[in-house]
Amino acid sequence: MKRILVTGSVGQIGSELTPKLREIFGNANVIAGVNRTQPTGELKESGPFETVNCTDIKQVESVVKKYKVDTIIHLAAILSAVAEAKPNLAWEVNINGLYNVLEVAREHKCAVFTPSSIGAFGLSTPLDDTPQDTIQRPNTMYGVTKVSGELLCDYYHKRFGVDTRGVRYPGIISNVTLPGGGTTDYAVEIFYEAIKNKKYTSYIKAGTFLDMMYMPDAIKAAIELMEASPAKLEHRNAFNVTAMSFDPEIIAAEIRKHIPQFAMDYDVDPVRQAIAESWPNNMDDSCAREEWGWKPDYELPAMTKDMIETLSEKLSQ
Ligand code: AKB
Repeated sequence: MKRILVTGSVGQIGSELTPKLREIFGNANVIAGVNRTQPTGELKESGPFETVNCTDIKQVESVVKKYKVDTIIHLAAILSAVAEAKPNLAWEVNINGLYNVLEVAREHKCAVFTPSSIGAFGLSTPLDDTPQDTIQRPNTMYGVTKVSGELLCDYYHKRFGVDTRGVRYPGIISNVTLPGGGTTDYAVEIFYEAIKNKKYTSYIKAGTFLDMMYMPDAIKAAIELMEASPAKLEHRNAFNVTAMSFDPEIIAAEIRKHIPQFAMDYDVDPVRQAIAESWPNNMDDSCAREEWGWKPDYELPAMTKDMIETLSEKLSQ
């Protein structure tokens, strides 16, 4: 990676991955692609930014040509809950947007990183220790777009030699930018509410386990996979990666170690609950560990401690 375009750079992952890439590869070499939300603060000041709506192939191509981009980190996407509410938009952004990025990458010889998700699985998948290669019959629009994206990236690699790579992210927990419209968002909201109000109403039922990861590990996964030797990569586009698995009761109990008065009750959202129940309880990420040395730094206790310390400071300002 030398000159990198990040689409969705103001989103949950992009707003932290873009500055990290600028730190490693140089500010001028990392172009923040923005669409409706304009960048602010450090993201805006520290390097170039350009309007890149991935559904407009001409816009993607003109930025790639202007900056002689060699790597596209394609993060612009519609998340699971919004995708269920707006399936047309999810198809347009997650499928047609990805297709445009792959076409530009093929034409201009760029490498591409695209995240897939635990959403690429469904109820007929083995939900415990979900294998790398297994049944994928998701019953959500988000899942349909994620499986199709995995296949499309494999196709562009095999057919055209595009250096496509990606991981199946679990729920990402972070303290800079809120996630927008996912099923796993409760695991972020719970920290804000615990610190601000000492209570949280969960829309996910007790006993519903999902894979999760702290943002520093999500960033590490993207960078390490893109820097890995291609000779070692058998899977390329859809590596299972995880760091922890919990249900609402387990994360609430961990938060109570720091905020003893924290109370939680439930008001279950049937749409997001059904999505969560169709996703793995915990994935087997041994292929990522073997093929490119994946290993997370944060498990539940370390992530919880860091989230509470960092957010308490941020929210007190
Ligand atoms: C979502 O909940 O939609 C995302 C994901 C797991 O892909 N966070």
